[in-house]
Amino acid sequence: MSLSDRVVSTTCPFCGVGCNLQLHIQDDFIYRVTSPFDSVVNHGNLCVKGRFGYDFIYNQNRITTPLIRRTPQKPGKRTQAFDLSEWREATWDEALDLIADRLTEIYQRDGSRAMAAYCCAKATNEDNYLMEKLFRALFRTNHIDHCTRLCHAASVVALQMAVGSSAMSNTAAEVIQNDVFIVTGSNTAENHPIIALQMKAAVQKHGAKLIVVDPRRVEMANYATLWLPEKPGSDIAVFSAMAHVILKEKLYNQEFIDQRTENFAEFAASMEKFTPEHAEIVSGVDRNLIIEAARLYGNARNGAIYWSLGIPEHSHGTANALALINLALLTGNIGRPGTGLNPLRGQNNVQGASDMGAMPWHYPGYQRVDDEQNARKFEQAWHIEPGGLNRTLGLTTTEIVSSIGPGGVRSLYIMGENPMMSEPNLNHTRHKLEQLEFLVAQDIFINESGAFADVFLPAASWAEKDGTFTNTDRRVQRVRQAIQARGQSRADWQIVCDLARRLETRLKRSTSAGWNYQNPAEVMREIGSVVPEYRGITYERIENLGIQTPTWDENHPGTPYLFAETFPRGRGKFHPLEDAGMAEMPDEDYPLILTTGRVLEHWHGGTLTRHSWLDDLFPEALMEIHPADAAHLKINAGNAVRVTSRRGSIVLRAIVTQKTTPGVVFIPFHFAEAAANLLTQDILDPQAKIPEYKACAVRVTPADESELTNAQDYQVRGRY
Ligand SMILES: Nc1nc2c(c(=O)[nH]1)N[C@H]1C(S)=C(S)[C@@H](COP(=O)(O)OP(=O)(O)OC[C@H]3O[C@@H](n4cnc5c(=O)[nH]c(N)nc54)[C@H](O)[C@@H]3O)O[C@H]1N2
Ligand SMILES: Nc1nc2c(c(=O)[nH]1)N[C@H]1C(S)=C(S)[C@@H](COP(=O)(O)OP(=O)(O)OC[C@H]3O[C@@H](n4cnc5c(=O)[nH]c(N)nc54)[C@H](O)[C@@H]3O)O[C@H]1N2
Ligand code: SF4
Ligand SMILES: [Mo]
Repeated sequence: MSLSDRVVSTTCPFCGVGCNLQLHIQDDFIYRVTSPFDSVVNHGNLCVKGRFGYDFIYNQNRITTPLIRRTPQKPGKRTQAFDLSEWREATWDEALDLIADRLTEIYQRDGSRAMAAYCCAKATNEDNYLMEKLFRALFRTNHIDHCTRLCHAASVVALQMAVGSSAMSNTAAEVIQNDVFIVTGSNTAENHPIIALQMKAAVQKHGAKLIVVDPRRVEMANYATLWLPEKPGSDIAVFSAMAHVILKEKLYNQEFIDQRTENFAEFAASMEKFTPEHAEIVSGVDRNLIIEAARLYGNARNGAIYWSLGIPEHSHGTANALALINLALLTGNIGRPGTGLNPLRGQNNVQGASDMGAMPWHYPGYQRVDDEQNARKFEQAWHIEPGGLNRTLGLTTTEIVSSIGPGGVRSLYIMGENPMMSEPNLNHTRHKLEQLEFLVAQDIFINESGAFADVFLPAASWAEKDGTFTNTDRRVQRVRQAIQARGQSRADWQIVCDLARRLETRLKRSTSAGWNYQNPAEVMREIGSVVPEYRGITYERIENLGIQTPTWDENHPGTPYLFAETFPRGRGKFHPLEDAGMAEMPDEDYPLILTTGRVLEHWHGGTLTRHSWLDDLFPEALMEIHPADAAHLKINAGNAVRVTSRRGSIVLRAIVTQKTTPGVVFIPFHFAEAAANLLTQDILDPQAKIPEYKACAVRVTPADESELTNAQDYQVRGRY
């Protein structure tokens, strides 16, 4: 590549908004990031991560050579190695041969149930497609999943049940067409900041009315006509009480219900019990606020619902999401521009990784693995003998962790995830990872999970490879190689193909057309041949502008909003609901509710952002506590506190703020030295298998400064 001044157009590697980035480069060094004013997704706006967060690629802790652990690791005795002296450098051939040998040995001894892989919502569609293909085609396992499980899994399951599709129904920019919209369980201003800008414009420039339902006074509440400060876990009661009022006051859309839905009578009967009085007792929200919210949404001409993790990350996450879907079906606020159901997807490419079948129950394109016809179709496409593919649903991320041990999962291949920060109940996760027989980590840094690995493979970052990401509103956009891959790091898709070729030889399989793709564009052509929604996506077509899936053929213009004529399952299905709350209620020993989440400057386990100057902006874990609780516990702003749940204990500083509500504390899960997931519980939603990250019972007690791990200079920041 030439080393002169260049500008390369690509897509942001952080969140699902999918902002366009222009990387300004001199001498193979990115020195600035901008975005053009006419970029369709973000109109030239970027948040602090997109504009400044790219510098992790130059961080000195980055690993750019394949590494092998010096001391062989044994199941039950596996340890973490962060120190490079515990690893030795290897060539790609040596590292990949070792992986191929060990995985083959385990597979030939214990079969497909022993094999598992985590795909990566930060990597490209092409990377993920090939990774799930490798595990399905060569190891005949469906134990393939990724962080979508820990994220919107319950939204996906509920939308599949009710309408038969799981993506956002609208383009994010359509929010300005709403006269009323609900934002719930979403700290949009921090986590989807550019969509938040559009929401703010909808309110301030276009006169839309916003209803925020959230236990915290998140920034969007400042723009809201109504803020309903509910207790965590009480969404079924609140949203069903809104449905109750809409039914009682006949604000529903009879024509839409008759023409486009089913199961109305059963649903309506089940809403009888959800009176506003009942919801007030369960949620702590004034019943009049609930009635007002119901009238506002019930009378909307063009209403939409936007939600994020406050809804799905519960032991009753699927029912929560169904409560929202019921409201949209009841009022006919779906299927027209601006109206719809919008789970704001999180990672830059979680929509894409899901579309690519990086999931245990589906081939690419949400085609069930237990359906004979689908299995045959993929056997043909991938050159596999009839009956060769596994027809049994695979295990999900959290189930993969739980099943590690003799008779269960024995080897795990992690491409770009960090379960040792992101899974719930980390003491349990640690215990399980220790039992693995063989672990591969393919990442940019040795994170808390990679530190357990036998072999580490250095992946190229998003700025060093070609490919595509699919953003939250289903837009497939180009990712372009802007600089040379650092050191020996290689693009994930190249690593996967190289490994697949070695495995084919060892397993004496010839499953596919050779695993010899020239470039990601060729991989995308194959994706289009097996995923109908991507049939019309080619690199030529998305050279300048992304296209929104479904894109049924090469002439199809893409789909800005869904369900205009019909739902993929035919009629939209109402679901009757029963009340359900937190699985672990506060009591005398653990009197406060902990809810966990994010801050603007950081990303999940912090692997990227804590290796960036973003860490200087927010260098330390902070627990939000309401002034009333702080006074009661004699805690001042900046004091060290110990937070204890039935599963673990951490020490961090408190920030006293009305951003949270009495009885609720909030801790971001970005900081390893005070890892929030040591406290959370691994109870799962029965349908979607998503853990209850958003509510568990804790005790907060004053702690000594000396108990802080990694204590740093601290000042109470003004942002709150
Ligand atoms: N800066 C930054 N941005 C990110 C990410 C990041 O790590 N950092 N991650 C990305 C990813 S993968 C995702 S999935 C998204 C997540 O985006 P969000 O879901 O906005 O992220 P959280 O911080 O988890 O916020 C959850 C929201 O739910 C509220 N909440 C808590 N309990 C409940 C409840 O019981 N009911 C309701 N209705 N609300 C509740 C919280 O107060 C908070 O406002 O963000 C994406 N964007
Ligand atoms: N308590 C609590 N826990 C949660 C949540 C919560 O709200 N509360 N939210 C959950 C949610 S929504 C999510 S999405 C998960 C996220 O959980 P994870 O996906 O485990 O978290 P990340 O930190 O995003 O991990 C991404 C890893 O990929 C690496 N990486 C980045 N780019 C590439 C690439 O191109 N190739 C490769 N090979 N690697 C790459 C990064 O260095 C990093 O190590 O966390 C979940 N955990
Ligand atoms: S809003 Fe999301 S996609 Fe846009 S710059 Fe920020 S992190 Fe990147
Ligand atoms: Mo997520």
